[in-house]
Amino acid sequence: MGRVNRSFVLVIFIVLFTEFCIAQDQDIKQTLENNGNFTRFLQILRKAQLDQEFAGSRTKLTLFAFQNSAYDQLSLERRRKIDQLSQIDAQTFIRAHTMFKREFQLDNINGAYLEDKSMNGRPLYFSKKTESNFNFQGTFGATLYYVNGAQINNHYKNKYCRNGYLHGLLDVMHVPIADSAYMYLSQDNKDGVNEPTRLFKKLVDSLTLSYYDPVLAMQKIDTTLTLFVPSDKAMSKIPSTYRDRLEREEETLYKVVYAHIIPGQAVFTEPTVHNHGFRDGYPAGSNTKDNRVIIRKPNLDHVYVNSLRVTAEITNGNLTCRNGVVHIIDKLLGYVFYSVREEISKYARQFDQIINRANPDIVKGLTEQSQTTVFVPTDEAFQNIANLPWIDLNTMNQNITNMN
Ligand SMILES: *[C@@H]1O[C@H](CO)[C@@H](O)[C@H](O)[C@H]1NC(C)=O
Ligand SMILES: *[C@@H]1O[C@H](CO)[C@@H](O)[C@H](O)[C@H]1NC(C)=O
Ligand SMILES: CC(=O)N[C@H]1CO[C@H](CO)[C@@H](O)[C@@H]1O
Repeated sequence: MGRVNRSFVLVIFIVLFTEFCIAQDQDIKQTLENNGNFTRFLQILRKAQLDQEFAGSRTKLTLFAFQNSAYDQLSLERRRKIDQLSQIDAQTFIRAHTMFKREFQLDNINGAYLEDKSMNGRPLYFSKKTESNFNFQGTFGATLYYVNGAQINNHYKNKYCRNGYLHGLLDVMHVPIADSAYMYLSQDNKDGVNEPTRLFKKLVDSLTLSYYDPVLAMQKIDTTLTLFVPSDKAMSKIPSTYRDRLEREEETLYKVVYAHIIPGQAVFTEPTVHNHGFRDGYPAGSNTKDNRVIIRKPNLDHVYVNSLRVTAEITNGNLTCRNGVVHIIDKLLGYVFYSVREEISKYARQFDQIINRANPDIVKGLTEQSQTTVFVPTDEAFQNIANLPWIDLNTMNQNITNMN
């Protein structure tokens, strides 16, 4: 019996050893081909015709390759963009995913954040997040790694190949543009994301020399920032009179633009935990309170950002550029342009009608810019109380009149 057991162990050992040798014997391209989960990425690799760099073992490389499942999650527009890459663009794509003459393992990321460069000089921003909850698999405190906001597959990382290391990606990362965040503003299509942001650029450009430093921060390519950018669609929701007014009020505009900037770091949506706050770009002063830019993730599907009293949704995030990352949002941060009264009439018509019947002084108070905070019952709330027999909405206005 002992003998059988021993030969069994030996056989297992030989099998494992052989597997190990085979794995080592393959270069990165062969490893991708034999796995089967990387056919979409391989199409780009073949189109790029970078066989010099990618076959054989002479040059050591580290490659980040997205898996087919990541491609399948993309919008039609982004898939089409990937399918139609020219050879030159395919080369740019592959090189942006490659560290040249480098053997990079994820253990090299010591802190929570690390900046590095790909072989064509595009940034690679690494972040690390430790899960603090049990999930369905029961794993506790698993460490997750991200590159340019794309999650690295924990079950397919640090793959040792003859010519370097391979890491599988669960998301397709945006190829960083070679230009600054500022230059990104005037590109209508941002890596397969059709989101013109020219109105925000126009706003930013109206800052004159003495208020120019947020614009310089967007332009400088040797520092890093996170920039939230309202889309043209978001900006055109603001009546043009309010936009024009903001362009003229430089002091306010300066604060508003800085409310859109997290300096010194590329903050991506997935590695950031719910309610994490960052100082905005506005210079710290003795008598000013720091404004915090807070990332909110109340559920799995939506990511929000709150800054200077406004909360916006990130509609297209993680667009990487030479000096950081750009997130497209659906509102201008930091500019409360509607009076309280206008907000009420938009969101709670029933309450609005009651105010219409109220004392003119109250109406005036709500309409003029002031520190008024009103807790507005929504139409739904009114619906609920309207069904209660002892509530008469028509007489409620008398009590509102007595409110002050
Ligand atoms: C693809 O990935 C899954 C896990 O993500 C793995 O179980 C499977 O074996 C992989 N496919 C191939 C062909 O290696
Ligand atoms: C980037 O940001 C968006 C938010 O718009 C999010 O849905 C997406 O999953 C993020 N990740 C990547 C890798 O793009
Ligand atoms: C209609 C209504 O609810 N009226 C109330 C308004 O408030 C006074 C007290 O200030 C009550 O006595 C009324 O019943």
